[in-house]
Amino acid sequence: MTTLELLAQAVAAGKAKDAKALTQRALDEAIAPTEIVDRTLVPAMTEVGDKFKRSEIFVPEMLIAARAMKEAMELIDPRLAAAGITPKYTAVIGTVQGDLHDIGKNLVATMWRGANFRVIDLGANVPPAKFVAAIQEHRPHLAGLSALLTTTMPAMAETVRAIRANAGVPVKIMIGGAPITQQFCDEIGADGFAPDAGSAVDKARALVESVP
Ligand code: B1M
Repeated sequence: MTTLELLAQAVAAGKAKDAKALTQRALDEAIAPTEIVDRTLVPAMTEVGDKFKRSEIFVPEMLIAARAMKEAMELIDPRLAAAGITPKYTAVIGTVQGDLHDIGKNLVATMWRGANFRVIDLGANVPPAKFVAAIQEHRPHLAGLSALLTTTMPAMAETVRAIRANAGVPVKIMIGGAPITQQFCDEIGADGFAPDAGSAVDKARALVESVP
C-alpha cells in the first residue's frame, strides 16, 4: 500500500499517532500538501461521514477520526499557509442564543474542516448580533446555526432574520440540531437543513456550490 492509502486508513480508523507519522512520511516523500488534503484526508473524512449517516459508526468513532485528521492537519496547515493556499470556502458556525449544547455543533464544525472549509466557530449561546458581526468580518460563504432545545428554536428564527436584514453579505444559512426539521427550515427562511454531521457536509457543499 502507498503512504497515502495507509494515511487514509489511519484517519478512518481514528489512529491519530499513525495519521501524524504517515503525514510526515508523505511530506518527506515530497507529496504536495494539497494532494495529501484533497486526495487523502478529505475523502477519508467523507467516508467517515457517510458511515455515520448510514449508522455504521457512531459519535465516538467520528470524534476519534476527527482527532486523527486534526493531527495530520497540524503538520499540513503551516505549509499551506506558507504557500498562500487557503480553503476555497469559509463558514461561521455557532449554537444560537440561550442554548449551551455544543457537542453536535462541534462535530459539524469538525466535519466541515474535514471537507476543507475554513471554519470560524463562534461557540455556544451566540446572540444574533454576534453572528451578524462575524459574517460582516469574515464574509463567509456559509453560516451554520445549531439549536438543541425547542425553547431556542425562536432564537434560531431571530438569528436568520437578523442575518438577512443586517449582514449585507449573500451568505447561505444552514440550520440543524435535534428538534430542527426541513419544515422549520422552510418556515424561517433558512437555505438548508441537515439532520446529522455527515449530511451537513453534503448540504454545505451543495449550498456553497449553488452560488455562481
Ligand atoms: Co441538554 N437537553 N439540557 N444538556 N441534553 C437535551 C437536548 C434534551 C433532549 C434532554 C431530554 O430532556 N431528553 C432536552 C431538550 C428537550 C427539548 O427542548 N425538546 C435538554 C434539556 C431540557 C436541557 C436543559 C434545559 C436541562 C435543564 O437544565 N433543565 C439544559 C439547557 C441548558 C441550555 O442550553 N441553556 C441542558 C443542559 C445540558 C448540558 C449542559 C448538561 C449538556 C450539554 C453539554 C454540551 O453540549 N457541551 C446536555 C446534554 C449533553 C444533552 C443530551 C443528553 C445530549 C445532546 C448531545 O450532545 N447529543 C440531550 C439528550 C439526548 O440527545 N439524548 C439533551 C449528541 C450530539 C452529537 O447530537 O447535538 O443532536 P446533536 O447533534 C447532531 C445533529 O442534531 C446534527 O448533527 C449532530 C451530529 O450528528 N446537528 C446539526 C447539530 N447541530 C447542527 C447544525 C447543522 C447541521 C446539523 O448545521 C449548521
